[in-house]
Amino acid sequence: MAIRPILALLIALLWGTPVFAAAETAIEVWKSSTCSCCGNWVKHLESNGFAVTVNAVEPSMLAAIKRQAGISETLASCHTAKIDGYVIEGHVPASDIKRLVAEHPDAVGLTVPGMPAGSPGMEQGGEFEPYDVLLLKKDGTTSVFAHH
Ligand SMILES: [Cu+2]
Repeated sequence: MAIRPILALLIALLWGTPVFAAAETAIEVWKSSTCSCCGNWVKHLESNGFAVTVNAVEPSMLAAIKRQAGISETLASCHTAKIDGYVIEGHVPASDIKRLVAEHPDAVGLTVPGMPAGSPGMEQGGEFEPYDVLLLKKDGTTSVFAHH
């Protein structure tokens, strides 16, 4: 009689096993060592199944990484990450990163410019500032990937 719930649990565990973890959830993050909202975003990724490698770097180094990644000042935020050949700038929700990797568009990556209150890692009580996740294309233009 208790077989069904056990089976369901087993299936859930199997699905949860990181069989596909290697490429699709390995994400590398660059941030300054003193950035606490960056750290909170890393926690958000980890609790959503990402394997995060964090590099704490000097601000000048971080600026160089953004420049090299094609992130202009108007598109920039506090931290920069790379996953599966894409650049992830700022407080992009884990669900949008998963969608990006799954849909695999021909693009540079995603950015949430600035640091909108209420985005993952930017929780400030109940404050919520609506924001767009932008898809940065290879020609430097952007389009709205998701609205939150
Ligand atoms: Cu931040």
